[in-house]
Amino acid sequence: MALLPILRYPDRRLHTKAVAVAVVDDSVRQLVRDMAETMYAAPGIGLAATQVDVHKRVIVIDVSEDRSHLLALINPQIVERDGEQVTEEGCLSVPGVYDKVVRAEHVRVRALDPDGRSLEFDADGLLAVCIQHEMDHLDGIVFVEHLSRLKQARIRAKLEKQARITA
Ligand code: K1U
Ligand code: ZN
Repeated sequence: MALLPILRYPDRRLHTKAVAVAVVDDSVRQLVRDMAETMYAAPGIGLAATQVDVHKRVIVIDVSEDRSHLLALINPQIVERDGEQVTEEGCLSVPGVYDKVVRAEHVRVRALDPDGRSLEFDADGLLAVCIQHEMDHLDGIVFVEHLSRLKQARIRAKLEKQARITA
């Protein structure tokens, strides 16, 4: 297994739209294992392949308290959504920034699992938020893009300054 470097906002590669996985093979299963290790080590509750500069439609999530319920979704699709919730979000690609985002309260998700089997399930609360956040990454959208232009400019300036200091 390997810990993968996580891209940091405002890296333009975070705006790449990921392509669907054609075949769920051993290379995809290895990517899932590496992403899970990277997410747990960060630590985070989710990670999209985009964040580790792999532009395939793969996400991993674990919102359980004991970090024992890994969910790996390949080619995830939201087939139903309803309601609204406002949750404070963070992002491993935007360290130190947290802000409220409006998302659907409930989503029904269709995806493949790492064995290539079809899954369909309902998600609410934090799991629903995390799925929507990670699926945004696959479409090249970072959560700060749901905030005002002014907030985005401030966040960009803050992270560019941090990057200069640590370079
Ligand atoms: O996509 C990512 O960068 C991961 C992100 C997921 C997320 C968090 C909050 C709302 C929506 C999506 C994170 O995991 S940020 C870190 C975090 O929230 C956390 C870390 C450790 C324990 C609990 C939460
Ligand atoms: Zn994120």
